[in-house]
Amino acid sequence: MRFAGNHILLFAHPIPGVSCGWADSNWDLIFNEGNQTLSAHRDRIIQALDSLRIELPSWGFANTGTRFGKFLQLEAAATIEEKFADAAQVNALTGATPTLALHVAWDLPGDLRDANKILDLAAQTGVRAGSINPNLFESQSYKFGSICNPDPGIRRMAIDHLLESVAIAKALRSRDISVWLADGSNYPGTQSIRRRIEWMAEALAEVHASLGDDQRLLVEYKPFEPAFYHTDLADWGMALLIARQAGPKACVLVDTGHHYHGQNIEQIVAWLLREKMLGGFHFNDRRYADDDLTLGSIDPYQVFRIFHELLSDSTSMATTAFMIDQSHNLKGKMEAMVQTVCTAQELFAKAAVVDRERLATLQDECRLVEAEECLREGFWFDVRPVVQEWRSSRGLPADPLAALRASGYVERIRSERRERNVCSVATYA
Ligand SMILES: [Mn+2]
Repeated sequence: MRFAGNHILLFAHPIPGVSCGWADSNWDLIFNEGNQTLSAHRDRIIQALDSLRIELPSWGFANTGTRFGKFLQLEAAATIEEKFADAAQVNALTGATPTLALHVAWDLPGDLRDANKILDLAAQTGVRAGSINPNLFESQSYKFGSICNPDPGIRRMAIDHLLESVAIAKALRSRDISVWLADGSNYPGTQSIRRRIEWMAEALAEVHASLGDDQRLLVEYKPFEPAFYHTDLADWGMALLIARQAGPKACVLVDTGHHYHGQNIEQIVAWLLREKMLGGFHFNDRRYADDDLTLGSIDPYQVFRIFHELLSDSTSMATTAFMIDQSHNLKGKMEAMVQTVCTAQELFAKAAVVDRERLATLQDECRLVEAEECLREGFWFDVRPVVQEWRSSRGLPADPLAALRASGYVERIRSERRERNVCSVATYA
């Protein structure tokens, strides 16, 4: 007999002195089994939380907006120093975010010349440089594409930027270079889909050849936007094939918001794990398209199912990078970032609760409802008390959001940054 959660246990034990027709030993048996189950849940959760490290995006602390309006936040970070400071604050509150993803164009405008400054900031804040994100979408030259552009000169410019990004990553001792292409076309017949594949393959092979021994090229896909007819790297199949062709250090990056409605993302994850091609995630949620909403805010069960697939593969944690890719236009950026990390931890902890050994038996015996309930037990288990216990035991605030509010950090940066932000013009990031 199994219990769905600790709440049921409160009622499972008899009220002293009240006879219910059962021998006390029966109740003790149930109670002890329930305790063992809870203890196993707790152990799995603690272990899972110790293993989960999440990368913050530098652009998530900056003023960003929609295509229609940009609502400035007075506390937003504008400089790389401020982005590192904000990331360090999130790390101090959550203990789970030791790295900061950097965007070459926005964070290292001097390219390689800025690397030393980043290393100094890392030493000062205790937050290391994480994945390096090239920018292949903002230059006017990229109107018709970057590495898929029909103009060989523009392709060269894009490849050189990617090579520079690899060099920056080497200087910063960053393992991953994350490539997302905005390349595509808006109308049938206006571009050769086939020739653009070849140009993309050539470019990524050249970039792959420049990678250091421990470096990886993460290839991110997206079905549409900014291109509305065809996107050169539109789905996981294309990303998998092009990464394979680039070389053994290339793998696929799954941005949870970059899928069509109804796609089974955990199945994609299962396939990529099988093929040893899952490089990492960009966490966010979506309701309509690439909405950049908080992870799990719309469909937490899907995130749970993705984590369940990950935890079903014993090697996945060593090779999967967990990164947040969210730009909040309305929510306070610091609060949103802390909330996202906590959400990821809770959903990951829920997935860790699943008794995978028992689930495998139930699946083999086609005991469908029991198998489904075994999975759902994790999802419905209230992990928050154990997550809080884990935080306290690691010297972290039990409630990071409350601690952020109590710290006065946001008020302080708002007053320090107010004057500059009030007269600034926000770019995308
Ligand atoms: Mn992304």
